[in-house]
Amino acid sequence: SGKRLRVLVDMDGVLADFEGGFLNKYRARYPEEPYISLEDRRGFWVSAQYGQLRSDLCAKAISIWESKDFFIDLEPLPGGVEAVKEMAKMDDTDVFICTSPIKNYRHCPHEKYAWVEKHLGYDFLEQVILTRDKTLVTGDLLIDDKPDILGVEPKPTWEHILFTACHNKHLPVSSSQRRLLSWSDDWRAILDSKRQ
Ligand code: BVP
Repeated sequence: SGKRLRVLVDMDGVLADFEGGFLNKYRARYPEEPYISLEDRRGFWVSAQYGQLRSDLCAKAISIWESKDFFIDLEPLPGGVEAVKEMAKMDDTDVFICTSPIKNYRHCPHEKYAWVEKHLGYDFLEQVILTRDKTLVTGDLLIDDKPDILGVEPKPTWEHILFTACHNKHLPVSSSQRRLLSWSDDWRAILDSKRQ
């Protein structure tokens, strides 16, 4: 019985299927254009890889997640919503959803809150943190699919657990970095390892 455990959980690529939602809507909107299968995805930035494929495809990719209903329509990734609900019920555990909105704010911030209400319930809106700099948020764990989480704070308080995604699964994990392969992986053991 020490202090409470604070877990920060990313949204896109961890709870919500950003990559699958992107590819489906991109192919529907641009059926004649080339695309990158999830198997061939490399690098966190979808826009960068599409720009490498053909320079004009960068803007076409961006047009997808800047469109109305992109973020609200994202499907939950398997087991994520259930895991977060279970975590939130655990003794001495605080769970926050920590997510970076895109800078085009027309739809994204609104739809991120709406997604949390739809899948986790109204009361879970209390747990939402929208920030472009996750290093400023204190916590024990940050479960996130982005390999490099940087910001103005050089020594964030959290341990970053790399959540496996199509774009990061081939990356060698640095010796110090732990992974969560999916929500079927042992996330409870990772939480327990941080308890006092
Ligand atoms: O809001 C998401 C989508 C956006 O960046 C945010 C990542 O948030 P976190 O998962 O780090 O919380 N996004 C933007 C681009 C390109 C912009 Br230009 C991209 O390629 N991929 C991506 O996820």
